[in-house]
Amino acid sequence: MGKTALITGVTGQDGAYLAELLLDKGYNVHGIRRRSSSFNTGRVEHIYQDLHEENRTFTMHYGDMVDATNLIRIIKDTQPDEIYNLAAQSHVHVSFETPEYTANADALGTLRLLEAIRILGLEKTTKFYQASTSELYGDAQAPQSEGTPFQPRSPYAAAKLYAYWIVRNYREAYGIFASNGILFNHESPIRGETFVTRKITRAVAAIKFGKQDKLYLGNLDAKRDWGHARDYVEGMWRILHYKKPDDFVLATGEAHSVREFVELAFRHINFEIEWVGKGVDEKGLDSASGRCLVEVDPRYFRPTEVDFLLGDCSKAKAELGWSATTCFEDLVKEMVESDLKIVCSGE
Ligand code: NDP
Ligand code: GDR
Repeated sequence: MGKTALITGVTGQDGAYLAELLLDKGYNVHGIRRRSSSFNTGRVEHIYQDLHEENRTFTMHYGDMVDATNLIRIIKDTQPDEIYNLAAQSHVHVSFETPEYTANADALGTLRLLEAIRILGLEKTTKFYQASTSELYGDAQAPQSEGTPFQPRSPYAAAKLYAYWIVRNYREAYGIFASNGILFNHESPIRGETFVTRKITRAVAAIKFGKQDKLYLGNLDAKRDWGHARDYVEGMWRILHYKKPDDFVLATGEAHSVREFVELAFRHINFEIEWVGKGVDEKGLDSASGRCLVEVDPRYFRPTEVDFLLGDCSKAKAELGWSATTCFEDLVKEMVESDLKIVCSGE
């Protein structure tokens, strides 16, 4: 009999990649999905198994990180060997609009899962992975590693900081195998449409097919360490299979600006971007025709910004044998090509 894993946030980008990885490894995978008035399981459609199927290895359960009773019941029913806590209100900008909800789902939601483990007496049998984030570092000096002091700069980061520490506390206090993966930005063709990378690649595809005029963005100077989600879910699994519970940074060790991402993405459809103007008046023009393709809209600026994230994942490399395999150029290319296909097929 394979192991049993429970993934919260299974309908998200990472949840979908992780579910696929664990199924390939022979796991019996359970995922928590939220009730929604519209379809929210598109990312796991390809691995969906009908409830009537015998020997089902993938099952979804309705649940929510703000409902402790339901989390306890799902864990009791599924008795997971491993819990991957990926569910979160994960959008940094939106967390300024919904700070209390973000704290409830991201911070207290993590506590609810850990308490469920205790209430059910699973401290010695269930391992716990927490989706911690490079946003914890905020303004901290780059490159950032496990020893870098945290300086959170958003309600999202502050909520994730609580989650990070409560995981460490439950590990020390109750002996739970509970680990934090401090993951730097990771993207893919199924990245949420409002994160900057996917927003750019979708716009590039829509502009190519004449369905969109231009792209409005916020801070073009922000730098991120962008990797591919496929690599990072493999890292999550390795973290839970390390000899002891511990905390690990996963990153590529290379940072690029939003501006560079834009330039590279447009280059795939043969537009060479030329930047003119400064600050809120900056524009990206097609150098051949002078057509304006990118404009800055201050609405996308954050009340407090994180300017520069660059990870040092030496520990993961040495202890887990993990490193990112997809380079920045290939990531941008894969995302643009996928969005071109989507726009072209009219999906
Ligand atoms: P997504 O936003 O794509 O997915 C988030 C998932 O959480 C979705 O399945 C969403 O459901 C679910 N969710 C949100 N709120 C609740 C709730 N109250 N109860 C139950 N489920 C909920 O995020 P990613 O896949 O990109 O990220 C996974 C995790 O890793 C998140 O915790 C994120 O904060 C963290 N992280 C992500 C990084 C990245 O670069 N991608 C980097 C570092 C950390 P629905 O589909 O219904 O919205
Ligand atoms: P981030 O990702 O905040 O790093 O959080 P996002 O893609 O939203 O922003 C990256 C940078 O791009 C700048 N930016 C814009 N961002 C968005 N969303 N929309 C814009 O129009 C825009 N213009 C410029 C932002 O200001 C920022 O500097 C992601 C999430 O997945 C988190 O859950 C995760 O924890 C971190 O990555 C690591």
